[in-house]
Amino acid sequence: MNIRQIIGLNNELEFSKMPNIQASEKPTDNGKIIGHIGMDSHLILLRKHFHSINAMKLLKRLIHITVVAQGTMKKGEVVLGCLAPHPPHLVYAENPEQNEPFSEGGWETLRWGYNRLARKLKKVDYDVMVIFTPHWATYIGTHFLGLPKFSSLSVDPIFPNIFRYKYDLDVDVELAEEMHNAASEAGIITKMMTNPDFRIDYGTITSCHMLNPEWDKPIITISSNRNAHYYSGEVMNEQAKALGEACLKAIEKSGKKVVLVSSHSLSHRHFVTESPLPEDMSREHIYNHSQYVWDMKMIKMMRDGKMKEVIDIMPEYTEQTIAETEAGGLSWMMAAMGLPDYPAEIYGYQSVIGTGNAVIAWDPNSKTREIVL
Ligand code: 2X7
Ligand code: FE2
Repeated sequence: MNIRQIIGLNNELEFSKMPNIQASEKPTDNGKIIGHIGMDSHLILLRKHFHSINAMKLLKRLIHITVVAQGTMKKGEVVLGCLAPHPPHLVYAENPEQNEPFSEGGWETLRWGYNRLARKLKKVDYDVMVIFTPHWATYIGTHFLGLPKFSSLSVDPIFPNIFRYKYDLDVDVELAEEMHNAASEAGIITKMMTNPDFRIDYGTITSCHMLNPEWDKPIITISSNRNAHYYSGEVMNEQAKALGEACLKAIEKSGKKVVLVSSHSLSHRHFVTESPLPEDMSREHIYNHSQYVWDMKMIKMMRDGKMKEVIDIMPEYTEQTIAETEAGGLSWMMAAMGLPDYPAEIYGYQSVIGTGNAVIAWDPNSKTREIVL
């Protein structure tokens, strides 16, 4: 028995014609298509006897069980992990049409590295990008974007002169809910963000724009809970590990191919005044030498495939350089990727207002993994 037989569809054409559009009104259970997205609408349209929403849920569950039992649904997987720094300066320097301010460029080493990684991503087969951001700080629990669309103007509170970006993005709510549920089952306090007026943080937007300027894939943003502030770097590491493992469970169950994005700088001491022209590269350099040495040590371990060591040393590194790893992004991503022991792809390192920033990727597929720099 296959899925089509279970739901009574024997004809290939009939199956492929099933609509998959977002409904504009709330669904009712009287058998008409006036609500629902996805499978619910298909079945109400094609089989009038499936009138009750509860029956639909039961049926979907049954199909899922059958598919899993038959082994026909492939386990979901992480197809790439990216360390994607988010200084808004990078978007400013790219001059995309979504951003109001105009620049004469700047920070090419990082941007060209990002451009190269974006070209690699075009060749990667994936369904959704999942971003962990330090600039959506939630003091109680971990939150997930929970509506299919968010659209507004994002203005950087510190750099409104360089970042005023109009966004219109799609969210994979189904996977976000699965991650939320898996994290909750693991004992993590969680919440779905369902306020339609919620403003997406510039960290999410910058990393996503630089990795996929076409915005042609749905995203999920995960907030950062402030464990390093409340407790310590060690507690942060533990919590981020639990969250990463829960997210991986949800990804595997979903059958989807996922790109993970840890959105942050490395060392994070920065200048407190800005040059008259932000993109004046004669003013740009690392804040101090010790930050540079720490960043290079971490990058060398990544290049050598020593991610367990990187995560072990994370609390000390974070404290010594006030690194943006304090939010837990890299620890989360590495836990979800099973602490890679293969070499990371290094795309570039450069300072932005004195902070250390690296564009780096982890490709689990040894056939497509490259030595980039
Ligand atoms: O959020 C940031 C950052 N992480 C680094 C540098 C400059 C601005 O914003
Ligand atoms: Fe930041």
